[in-house]
Amino acid sequence: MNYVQLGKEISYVLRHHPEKYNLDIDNEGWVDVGDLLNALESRFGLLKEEDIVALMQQSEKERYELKNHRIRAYYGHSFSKKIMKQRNIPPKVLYHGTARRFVSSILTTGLQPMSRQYVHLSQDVETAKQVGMRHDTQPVILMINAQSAFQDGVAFYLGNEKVWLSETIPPQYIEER
Ligand code: HQG
Repeated sequence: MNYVQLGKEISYVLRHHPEKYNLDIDNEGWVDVGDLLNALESRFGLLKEEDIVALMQQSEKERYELKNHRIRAYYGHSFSKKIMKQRNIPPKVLYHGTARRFVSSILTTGLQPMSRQYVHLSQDVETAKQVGMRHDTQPVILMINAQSAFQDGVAFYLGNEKVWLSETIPPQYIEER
């Protein structure tokens, strides 16, 4: 089983294009696992729920939640119907790894969701560095004063144990590390 390709397609479907396979996705991003496996069969052959479990165990990141034969992506969504996430009190500080070329714009207009539904923030510096490396070989780590932003009304949401989600973070809460 090519778990890398399978994972990419599952992320593509659950985060960006559930309509590609006519999948019903609810307000919290849940999809019936059986429906998903049927949809993927033409490309990946017969799949069982255990294949998804194995995929999740092999992954270096916690990307999906599997419960009661339903599955959803923890984060990353881009389709227009915004997924309802659970609001939560953030830690005092969160981090965001980004490219050098984006920094001046971020410090002027704030951290924006860009093509996704939410801004993605990291629980720790190492995670932020890995996220930033996707955009730049020498990423910049931004420190987010999450506590102040939260107190001033910016909403934060749970992603997985390392990823937090938020609405736009205005520049006054962001500094270069
Ligand atoms: C930047 C991966 C200019 C932002 C990762 C980022 C993450 C601005 C880029 C998850 C800006 C968007 C998400 C502004 C933000 N001006 N640039 N005002 N505001 N940006 O990929 O956070 O492996 O959509 O800094 O690990 O990099 O797929 O977001 O560089 O958790 O599971 O716009 O995706 O997870 O890039 O990554 P992205 P991200 P997976």
